[in-house]
This record gives sequence, structure tokens and C-alpha cells, in this order.
Amino acid sequence: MNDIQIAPYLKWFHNAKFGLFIHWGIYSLLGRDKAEWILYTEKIPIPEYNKLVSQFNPTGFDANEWVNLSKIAGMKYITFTTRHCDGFCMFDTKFTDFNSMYTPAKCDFVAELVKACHDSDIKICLYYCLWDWHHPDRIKLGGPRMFPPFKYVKGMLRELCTNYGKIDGIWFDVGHMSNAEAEKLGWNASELIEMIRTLQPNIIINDRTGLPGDYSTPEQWIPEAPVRDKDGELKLWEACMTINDHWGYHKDDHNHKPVSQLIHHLIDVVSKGGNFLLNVGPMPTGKIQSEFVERLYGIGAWMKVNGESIYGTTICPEIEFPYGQCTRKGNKIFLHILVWPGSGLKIHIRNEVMRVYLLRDKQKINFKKSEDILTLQLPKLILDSIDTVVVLELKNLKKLKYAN
Ligand code: H79
Repeated sequence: MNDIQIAPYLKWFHNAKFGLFIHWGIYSLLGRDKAEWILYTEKIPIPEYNKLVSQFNPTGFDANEWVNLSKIAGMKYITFTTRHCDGFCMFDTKFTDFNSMYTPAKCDFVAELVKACHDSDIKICLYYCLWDWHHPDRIKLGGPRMFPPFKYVKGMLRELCTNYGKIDGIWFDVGHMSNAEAEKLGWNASELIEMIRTLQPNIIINDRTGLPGDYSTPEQWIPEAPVRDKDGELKLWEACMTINDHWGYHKDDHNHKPVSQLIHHLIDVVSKGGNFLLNVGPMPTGKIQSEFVERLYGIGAWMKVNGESIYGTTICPEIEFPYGQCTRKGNKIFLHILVWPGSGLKIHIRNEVMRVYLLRDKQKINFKKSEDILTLQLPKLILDSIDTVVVLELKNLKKLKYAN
């Protein structure tokens, strides 16, 4: 019950833990409240909104720069908005002229980014919004729930899964329809997913089509505990989150979370078996604001030292650890100490302990083991204000013994 069964095609995702979400489109030009939602929230007339196409000229766009930034942060994959609810396609498509080939850049941004990812060993997932506030034949189901014809979506997904070589994932957004509404729309999620998997056999697909998908997607929040499916089995999941309070570019939103908070979120997510998909909204020029860049560098510096306690780890529910959170890989348990326990830290554990050391410099920590109680001789003062990672190396035992 506490071991997750992972199909081979999902292994990279489970091991990756940390990805970069990128929200970028013609809405980025406006850079104000509600960002990518602005066509809907400000009720901008479509002919007016269309004018943005001829203004979108991101002379500072460099896909390799984005990919490098994700690598510096310690991320393993990128999820890019190919088309948000405004319907504007950031790629060359024969289904609409409302696409990036008609901007002054005349650029297929998806092609550029996929290539840069392929060249750099970063996985690429494509975000695709199922709503469309722009399509002339959109079907209105109330509020922002407007859907383009199913054939249109299917045709575009065929293009996205055919024209760019290997695609690692599709991240569908919204959806939100009842069975009756799906029928009215001619919506057929199984048919769509079957086509995608035929074109890209190892692709991962999230849970927002109306079907469960490969993983679930809490947005802007972190679950209290590891996520389970309806049968109680552990399920893959990915929490997506903004750095400030908007997904798309907002020039006056300076409410950026500090590096320490972002790292704590990452540890929280990973200790519960999830992935953390952290968002940036590039500027209309294609450059990424310094507030985001600085934070990604900060997380990257931490990951460089502590990455072993994140990548490829699993949950470690057998240990009760009130001073922080735990992750585990093989016979190593990583204690992420977030609240300093003082000098003598006691942990209840039956397994034989071989070695205890600080992850950051391998410095040995003296310990005593008597019966099921492990006592660590930590310094009195906090070692690392963000997170002190202590490694417990257990005697080569795969299974942890419960200590109760
Ligand atoms: O792409 C990002 C969001 O645009 C999208 N999903 C992430 C990944 C998203 N879809 N729905 N929501 C987010 C939640 C809906 C929030 C809303 Fe609102 C609150 C819709 C209307 C009120 C925020 C505030 C958006 C418009 C006003």
C-alpha cells in the first residue's frame, strides 16, 4: 500500500520531481490583472484582441535560454502553453490562422522549444487548453466554459503529436463538463487519448480530459498526504504553482514567493510522492523577468547540493518525523530538518543504521541506537536555515520495519 506501482513509461516523470511551467501568449502583451484570462474577464471584443497578433514581436525570445534556465534550477522537464483559453496557437497549425506564424516573428514557438529541449536532455510536455473563447463556432456551456468543435481539438493534437518528434506529455487544462454536456459537444476523451498514445506511445497525459489520466494535478495547493486513487493505491501527482500570483506575465505583480518558501514547497511535494511544476510567465519580449530568474537560480543552488534527496526518491511514511519531512531512496533515508530539534534528535526506527551524515558535506553525525530509538548528536544551533538534510544509511534492507 505504501509502494507505488509505476508503469515503465511513467518512470522518468516519477524520478524527475521538478519541472518548469511556462505561460506565454499574446495575452502577455497586456501584462495586467488576470493575465491569460483577460480576453474573458475584461470582455475584450475579439476584433480588438486580434490586434495583439500583429504586435507580438518577441525579439528577445531564445528557446535555449529558457531551457538553460530550467536546467540551472535543477528542473527535468518543461510544460509549455501551446494554446490557452484565448485560442491563440503558439505553433503552426492548418486549423486556424490565429497562430504565431501570423505574428511579426513568423515563428513556430513550439518547434523552437521542443528542439531546444531535445538538444538538452530536458523532457517537453505540451499544455493545451480545452476551452476556446475565440473560435467562431465555440459552444457555450455557461461562464468561461466555451468549447471548440471536437474535430478541431483532435486535429490540433494530431499536429502536436506528429510534427515535432518525441513529445513527453500533454497537459490538458480545464474541461469541466458533465457527461450530458460531453455528449452535446461530441466530446470523446477516450478517442482523443487513444489517438495521442498511438502517435506518441510513451507519452504521459494528465487528468483534465474527463478521464483519470496518468496523474492528478492539484493547482496552487499541496495535498495534505500522498495522493491515492479510489482503490487506495498511491497515484502519481503534480502540483503546479505560480511564483507570484499570476500564470501569465503581469507587470505589477511583485508578490513573489521567496526562494526558501519555494524550496519548502518542493520538499513538501516530493515527501508526499508528487512533482512540483513551478511557473514563469515570460514578458512579451520573450525574456524572463529577473525576479523569476533569481529565484530559479536560488533553488538551483540548493538542488546542486541537495538534489540526491529529491530526484528519484519515494515517500517514507514509516518514519514519524515532527521536525520536517522525509524522502527515501533505496537504503537511504533523507531527513529534511525544517524546525531545529536542538542537539539530541530521537527517531523511532527498528532497522539497523550504518551511517549518519549531513548531505551537504558528508560530515559524520554521531549517533546511538538503543532498541528502536535512534539518537542523533546534532549541533545545538541550526545548520542550514532553509533545510538541513541528514542522511540515514540503513543496513542494506529494502523494506523499512515499522517501529511500533
Ligand atoms: O493556466 C492556468 C490557469 O489559467 C488555469 N490553469 C492554470 C494552469 C486555470 N483555469 N481555471 N483556473 C485556473 C481557476 C479559475 C480561476 C478563476 Fe478567475 C477565478 C476563474 C474566474 C475566477 C482567475 C481570476 C481567473 C480569472 C479570474
